[in-house]
Amino acid sequence: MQPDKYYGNSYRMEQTMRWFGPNDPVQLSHIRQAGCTGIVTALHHIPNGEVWSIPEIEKRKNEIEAAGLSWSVVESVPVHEAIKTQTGNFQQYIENYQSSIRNLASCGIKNITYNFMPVLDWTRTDLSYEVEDGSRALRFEKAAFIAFDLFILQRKNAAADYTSDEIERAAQRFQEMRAAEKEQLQKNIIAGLPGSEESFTIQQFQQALDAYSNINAEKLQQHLIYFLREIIPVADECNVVMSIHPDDPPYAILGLPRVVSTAKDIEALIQAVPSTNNGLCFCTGSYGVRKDNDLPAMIRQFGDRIHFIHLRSTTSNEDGDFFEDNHLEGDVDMYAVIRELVAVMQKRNVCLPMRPDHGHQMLDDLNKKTNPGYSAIGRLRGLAELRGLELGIIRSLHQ
Ligand code: DNO
Repeated sequence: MQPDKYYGNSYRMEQTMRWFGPNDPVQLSHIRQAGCTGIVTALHHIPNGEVWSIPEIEKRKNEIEAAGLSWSVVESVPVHEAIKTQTGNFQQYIENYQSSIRNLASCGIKNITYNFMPVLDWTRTDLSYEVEDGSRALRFEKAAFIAFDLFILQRKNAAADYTSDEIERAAQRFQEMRAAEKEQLQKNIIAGLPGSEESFTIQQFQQALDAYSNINAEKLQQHLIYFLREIIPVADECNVVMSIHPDDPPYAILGLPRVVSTAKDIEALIQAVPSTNNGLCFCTGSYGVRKDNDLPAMIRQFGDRIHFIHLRSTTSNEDGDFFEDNHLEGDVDMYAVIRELVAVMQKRNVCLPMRPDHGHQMLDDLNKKTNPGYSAIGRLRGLAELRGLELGIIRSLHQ
């Protein structure tokens, strides 16, 4: 291949977007027009825990390829709750998971993302937070979240998890909420955000939390390591990379332990299962919410096992609230992040798949039904900015 006139032989991020399948209001052709070559998707119609069969995988793969795209990453093959709690049929669910890895590999799909967050996947309190320019973003507001925990869910001993100041603010916030807002808040937290695969009523939710009453962070980490010891050898055998997504937000919530939030958490997983197929989905929006996570340093430290990248930025305040900012604004130093990722790719001789993670609801999308965070135009804006930044960095390396 001829080196590019401006960018040399550099490895660049593979541009992808998430697609929720045939029911997604964003079509494959839209994603292609945004400049993507890859699709990130899952077989969302298959219940958690069941094996993904080869015909089902092939069907989805063909649909994507017919649109001139390729299925770059699976996000996610969900991990059944029984595996996280090590109860019931969990060994069977692990075997099913191994079969899904083998089946995906035999169809040539070799990058699988998953998470190990108990009960809830990503969590937000407000899915339509108006930012200054009139576009709408996703937001996590601590006082509203604590109000849900204390006064809607009424979780036993919840108050012990918060300071008196936090409780007071939550009480005040709750008092000011109208019935519709309370209902919306509950729905946002427990009805399942796009891709989370689980949805609960308040009773089911309490039961799901109860399953963790004897599971602390240490135990959950042991369960994750057990799972890794069972699945990574299968990934090794089929040449599959497994990319664990961090906790979002990256700390314990609702009394549930969380074990994939910091560099230290990752170190423990690597120490237990060193294969580089035991890898990371490096999500800057999730890790970036913690001030003690130094993102460029984490990329340097874990560069050999980052297999998938989510690029997003948040802005936090001193109360611990955060909203999803424009991709090049907010608390994440996106220039420094991409510079490190470019270095990782040149070192490893790979093009890592990246998706602009979320985006604001804006322009025409404000009047359309969109999946929260996954509208076309907001993600297109994010992608356009991110690829421009990446090309600027690469070009400057070839001056
Ligand atoms: C949210 C997503 C997460 C992610 C899973 C990975 O937008 O980043 O739902 O897909 O946690 O398993």
